[in-house]
Amino acid sequence: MSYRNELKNEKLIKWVEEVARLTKPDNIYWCDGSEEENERMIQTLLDGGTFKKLDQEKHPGSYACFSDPSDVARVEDKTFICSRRKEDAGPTNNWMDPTEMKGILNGLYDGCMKGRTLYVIPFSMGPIGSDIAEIGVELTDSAYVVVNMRIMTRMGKDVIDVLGEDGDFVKCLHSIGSPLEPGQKDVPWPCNPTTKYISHFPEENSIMSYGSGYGGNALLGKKCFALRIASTMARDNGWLAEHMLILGVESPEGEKTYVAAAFPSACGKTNFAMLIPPKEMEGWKVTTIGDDIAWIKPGEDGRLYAINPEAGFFGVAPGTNYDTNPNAMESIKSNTIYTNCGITDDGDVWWEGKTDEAPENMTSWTGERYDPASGKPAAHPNARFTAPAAQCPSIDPAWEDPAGVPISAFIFGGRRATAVPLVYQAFNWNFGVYLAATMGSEMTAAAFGKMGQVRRDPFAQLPFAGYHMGDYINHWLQLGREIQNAPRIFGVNWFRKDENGKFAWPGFGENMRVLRWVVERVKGETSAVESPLGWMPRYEDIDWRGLDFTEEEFNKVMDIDTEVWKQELLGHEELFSKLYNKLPKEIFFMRELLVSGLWRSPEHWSLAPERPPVNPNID
Ligand code: O2Y
Ligand code: MN
Repeated sequence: MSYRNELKNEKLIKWVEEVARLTKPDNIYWCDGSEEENERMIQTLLDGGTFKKLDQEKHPGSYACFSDPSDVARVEDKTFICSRRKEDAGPTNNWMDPTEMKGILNGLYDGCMKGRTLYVIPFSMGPIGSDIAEIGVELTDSAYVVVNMRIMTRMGKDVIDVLGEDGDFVKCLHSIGSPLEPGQKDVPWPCNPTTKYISHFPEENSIMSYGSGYGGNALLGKKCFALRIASTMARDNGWLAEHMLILGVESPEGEKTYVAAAFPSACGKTNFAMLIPPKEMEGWKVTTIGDDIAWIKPGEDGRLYAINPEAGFFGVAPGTNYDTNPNAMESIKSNTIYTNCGITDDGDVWWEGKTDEAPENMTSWTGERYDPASGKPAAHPNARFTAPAAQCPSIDPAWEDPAGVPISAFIFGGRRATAVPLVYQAFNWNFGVYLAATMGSEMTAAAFGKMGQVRRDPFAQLPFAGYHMGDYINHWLQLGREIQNAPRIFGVNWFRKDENGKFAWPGFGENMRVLRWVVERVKGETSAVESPLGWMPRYEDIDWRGLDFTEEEFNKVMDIDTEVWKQELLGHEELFSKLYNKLPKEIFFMRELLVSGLWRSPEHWSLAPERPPVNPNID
C-alpha cells in the first residue's frame, strides 16, 4: 500500500506533480524502502537484463551489471554550479546562469520519462532525525538508482514521517534521458550517450541531473547533495561538508581518538578508513565511521563533531583484495551491487588486482569474453561496489550516533612523488589551512593534463565545492576563529617515490605507524622537531615494530628539498592568482611564514644529522 494518499507535505506533492507533467512517465511509484520493495526492484532489473544474479552461496543478495561504455564515471566537464552570480561559483567550477540552464534542461526533460516509471525516493543523509542530518528527495526513472540509493542512504517511508507537513528537503531530479516509444525494447543500461548535465542550484537547494545512470552523476545524495549543495548550506550555517573519511584510533589502553582525513579521488581513502594495523602494533585498532564524506558541526562544547552522511560504500573495485583491504573484502561478500566488474561463468566477480591470476572463463565489463592476450582489462578501472556500511567488520559502534563523533585531528594528503614529506603537523590552524589549500596530486595517465604536472586540489574538494574556492578557504579560517580545542592539522604523503621511481613508503596497513604519531601528538604524548613545513617526527618517535625501515629510508621520505620547494611555491602562486579576488589575507601571511622558514634552512632540510626535539611535547 502506497503512503501517497496519507502524504501531507504540499511542497513535495506539488513538485512531484510538476515533474510528472514535464517528464510524462507511464507510472509514478513512491518508494517505501522495505525489503519486499527492494526484492521487486531487483526482479525488475533482472528481468530487464540490467542485473545478473551472482552465485548466491558465494555472494548472497548480490548482483552485477555493466554500464554503457559512454557512462562509466563522473563527468566533470558536464558538471555545473548554477548560482545566480558567476563569481559565486568561482573560477574552478563550470558555471551557467540558472535560468539558461533550466531552459536547456526543461527542454531535455520534456517527455524524457515516457515509457518508464518515475520513482520517488525520500532519503536522509545522516542518521534519521540527527540534528546534523538533512533530507533529500530524488525523483528518478532508474530502478538501478533506487536499489543503490537504498544502500547508500537511509531511504523510504521513515523519512517521509520526519519530513512531516512542512519539512524542507533538497530537490534531486534525475533522468537517464532515454524515453521509450510504445513497443520499443529497452536496453540493459539505458542512458543518453551524447547529452549529459549535472547541474546544481545552490540558492534553491536543488539538483538537476540528466543523461547518466552512473555513480556520482545519478546517486544524487552523494557528491551532488552531500558535497556540492551541502558545502553551500554549511558555509551559510557555520559547519563543514567535506570530502573526508572518518576513522577512530583505539589505543591499547582503550582510548579512542577520531580523525577526519581528506585525499583526492582514487588515492586509497577506503583503504585508509578500514586500515588494519600491523600485528606487531598489538592493541592498536582502527574503526570506520565513513570512507568518503564527513559533515562536521561545532557542538555545544565548542568542539567539532562529525557524522558520515552516507549509509554505504561506493568503492573502487580494482586493486581491492585481502592484502590491501580485508575489511572491504568482507564488507562486499553479500548484499552488494557490482558495477563494471568481470563476471565468471560460475557466478563470481573479478577485477584487476583481486587475485594475482585472472580466473578462466570470464565475461569482461564490455560483455565480451575475457581474453588476457588482448591486453584489455576484465573490469573497468572505475568499476565499483555498492555495499552497506553496516557490513564492514571495522565499523565503529558510534557510526550512527546522531550526535556525531568528536574530531581531534584533520589529515590532508595528496599523491606526490616528490616534495611533500611522509608526515608533518601544521604549526597552527591557519598554517594548516594553507597546507590544505595548496595540496595537490601529480597527474596520472587517467587524469587530464601533462603527466607529472601537479594538479592543485585544495582540501581534495576541487570537484566538489559548490561555491568559490576563495570563499571556501575563508570559511575554514572563520570556523577556526569560532571553535575551541580546534583539531590539529596534519599533512601526509603515502606516495613519495625513490630515485628509481619506486614507492619509498610501503603504505596500506603500515600507515598505522604515522596514524599513531598523529594521535599521540594530539594527546601531547610524543615529541617532534620543527621543520619549515611544521612539526615532524624523528625516527625514534615512530613505532617501527615489525617493519624493517631504516633511519636512512625514513629520512629520505621526510626530506624537504628547498630548491624543489621554490618550484612548489610557484605552483601555489598559480592557484592563488586564479582565486586572487577572494583569497583571504591570512593565506599570504602563511605563505610568507613558509617562505621565511624555507629560506633560513639549508639546501636540503633533513632529519639527519641529529636534530634536537625542540618541541618535546604538544605546542
Ligand atoms: O565515478 C563515479 O561516479 C564515482 S566517483 C567517487 C565515488 C565514491 C567515492 N569517491 C568518488 C570520487 O570521485 O571522489
Ligand atoms: Mn570521493
